[in-house]
Amino acid sequence: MSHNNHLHKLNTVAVHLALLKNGKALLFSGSHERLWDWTKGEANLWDPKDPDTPGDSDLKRNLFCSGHCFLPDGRLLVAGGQSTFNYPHVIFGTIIGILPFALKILGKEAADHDIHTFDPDEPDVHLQWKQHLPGMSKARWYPTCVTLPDGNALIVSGTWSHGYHALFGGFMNKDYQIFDSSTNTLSYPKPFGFDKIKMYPYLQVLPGNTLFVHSEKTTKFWDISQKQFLTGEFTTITGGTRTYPGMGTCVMLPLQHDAQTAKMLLIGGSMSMHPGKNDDATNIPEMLTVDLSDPSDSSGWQVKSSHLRRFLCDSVILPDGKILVTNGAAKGTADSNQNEVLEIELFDPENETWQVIGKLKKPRLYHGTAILLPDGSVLAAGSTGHDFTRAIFNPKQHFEQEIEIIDPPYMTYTRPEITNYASLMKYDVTYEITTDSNISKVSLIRMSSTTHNNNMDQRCLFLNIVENSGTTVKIQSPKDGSWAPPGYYLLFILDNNGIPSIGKSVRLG
Ligand SMILES: [Cu+2]
Repeated sequence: MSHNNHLHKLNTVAVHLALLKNGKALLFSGSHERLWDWTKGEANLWDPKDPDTPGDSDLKRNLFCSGHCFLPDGRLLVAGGQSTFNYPHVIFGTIIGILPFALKILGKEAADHDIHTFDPDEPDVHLQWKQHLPGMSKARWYPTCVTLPDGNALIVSGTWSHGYHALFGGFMNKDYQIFDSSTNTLSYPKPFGFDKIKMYPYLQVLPGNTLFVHSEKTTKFWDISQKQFLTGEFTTITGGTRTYPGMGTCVMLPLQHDAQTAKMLLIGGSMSMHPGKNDDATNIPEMLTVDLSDPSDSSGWQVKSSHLRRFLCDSVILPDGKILVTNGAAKGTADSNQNEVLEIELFDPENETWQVIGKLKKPRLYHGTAILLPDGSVLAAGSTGHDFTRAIFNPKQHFEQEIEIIDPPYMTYTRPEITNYASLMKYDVTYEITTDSNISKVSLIRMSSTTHNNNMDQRCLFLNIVENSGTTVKIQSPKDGSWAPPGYYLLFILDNNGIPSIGKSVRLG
């Protein structure tokens, strides 16, 4: 049981959370005292080796409610940010196009069309965050990003008119743009082709070069090389929304090296398509087994055994392939949620069962986050409480600045150790790993970034063991970028009891 969660006090609300290649966590949001102020942002670096010292990071823009993913060199790409505040005259000004122009002149421009990168290699704290101009052609608030097999980043969705996102179809940005990671420039916007897309859809690159796209209750597949959707779509059985503002979480279960299928799992969400304060969250997960040779020929969503009723929850793939689920509430909608869920659950993909392994010390409601750390523990953070409109009048009481470390059950066992490995890996090459114990499995987990219960990087592969002689194993690296997009990963070994090592940083591709 993980009953010994540790708390650490920082001075940033981790609405956005990422594990950097140097092993530190990057946290960012708007100002924790004035989170709604579209001109003020803040960021923090947290070092697990020095857990009680808040770090420093100089973020001047308010990147609250942006989307992000990692580039091949370990920089974090951040698209969008806070939109202008929700007053009717502000919204009207935005719609007729005067306001952005006026704000630009006044130096009060919103960040919702911005493109930033955070560079962990940059020693000068004032230069780590970099804004890339010109920004996106049309603003995006609540967009999703994903690293493509070639290492460039696809940016989709988000609304271009903050306050009216619940009206008139939400003013969705229906174009995609691609950020080129070597030239730091954006492609021209082109129609993405998903007319019903809403905010913060789930995106996942699948082996074979297609993209899984899920919004509300609808799933479609996008051909990455043709840049168009395959025919056909899938609808969840339970029918309520799985994305904002009734979002649960979506995870691709760990891929086997020779997989013919990929299993996408939706956990949590709302029973309603348009959730309100009193609508129940769901307790029914659904799984889509994707036929990788022809995703449009997949058999459709299937109901799986139930978990605790929850939404606003996060999923974290553990080094042993199990899925840890934490955070959230049992009722309501994003900005007006009720009945916190403190229980931490574990899903075992092998027998498809759920188990409660512990409880959070702090509720993690809307704007909560969770990611895997290199030592195999889970960092849970963030939260703006039950009701954002109430929280802005007393931010200190509602905006959670303490972060929490969850220890999965394996943390109490003696861990196997990686003694030698390749820290640079190309695709489809054999590498040797030496260890102090006999090995049963080798997993590779992408260092990830998450916000709004949408981890835009997370994926795990079990690598092919081509030779195993006790403490030396030969493994085959992932076949290509569609199996594992280029970037930084954590390499883990599992001993014969399934206990994982501490993760080692590997640059792939
Ligand atoms: Cu938000």
